[in-house]
Amino acid sequence: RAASTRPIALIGAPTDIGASARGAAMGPDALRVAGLQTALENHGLRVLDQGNLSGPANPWQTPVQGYRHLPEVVQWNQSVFDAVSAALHQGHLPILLGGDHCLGLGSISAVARHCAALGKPLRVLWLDAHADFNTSALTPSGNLHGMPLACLCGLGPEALTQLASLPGGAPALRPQQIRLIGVRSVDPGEKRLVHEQGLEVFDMRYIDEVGMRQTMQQALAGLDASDADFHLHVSFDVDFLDPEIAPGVATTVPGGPTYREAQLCMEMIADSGRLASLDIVELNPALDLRNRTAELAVDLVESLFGKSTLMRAPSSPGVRAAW
Ligand code: 6HN
Ligand code: MN
Ligand code: MN
Ligand code: MN
Repeated sequence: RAASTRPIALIGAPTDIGASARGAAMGPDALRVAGLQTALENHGLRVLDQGNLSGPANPWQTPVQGYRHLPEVVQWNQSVFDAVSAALHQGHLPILLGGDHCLGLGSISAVARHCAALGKPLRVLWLDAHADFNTSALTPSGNLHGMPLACLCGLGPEALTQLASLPGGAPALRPQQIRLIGVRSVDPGEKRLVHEQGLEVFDMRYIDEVGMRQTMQQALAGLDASDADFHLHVSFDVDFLDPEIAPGVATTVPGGPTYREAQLCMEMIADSGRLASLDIVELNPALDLRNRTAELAVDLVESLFGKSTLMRAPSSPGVRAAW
């Protein structure tokens, strides 16, 4: 199935307000320099670069009651929420260019609200080395980029859990809508909470054992139900990738997906035909080598939007060369 033909809206959110290190604020421009817009246009997609949002500077302070920079994180996420909401309202496919992963909160809150209004079922794929499911009581760092998924499920400060302002104060997401993929670094209390909440986790051990193909088949299962027009959101934390191929992130964890595994992951998402919104977060150009990680992210996003090197139908036996 072809990728969405909706125009794509690029929304830059240049901040590292929720991160453990400075530098992710340069992410949006590094992705632009790596040619994100042209790469997508070369696939026949229409791309509108809406430029960068603005927000408070990073005061680089220590945590207060378990949260670092909470007021600033709220402000940035409110801007992201508004921009992503507006893009969805105009029928565009928003790509949030982070910025750190705390911004997934604003982005996915907007998506959840949009889906609730249309009665559309929503599924979120969270591609990440981490679970991002900490709370102020559990966090080892106070960094809000380690908490967005818990906040989306209603566990967190009200200013963040109520961003979507859904009827009855419902959280943006139910754990059953989430698939965590690539996980290999989870804090002890966080691990308990992920289990308690019943999230479906495809950790690296699982990917090692069954392979990326079966992992993605399971993560995408049910999306093709003919009676439901699913909205698929992908939240792509660049630290999902193995640091050998993606050094430009602050929170590298060894043992991530290889280039081929990551390509297959993206291609299978593209094949689902359901991708309707995307975050690209945690890219840190200050730690990158000659923009290599940004270029890799662009390459993978091309696959996510349907670029394929396939010479046959997926999973069918190989072709005999036709030339
Ligand atoms: N990320 N679990 C650690 C923490 O500080 O809560 C790391 C979180 C990393 C978050 O990469 O988006
Ligand atoms: Mn993350
Ligand atoms: Mn991460
Ligand atoms: Mn590609």
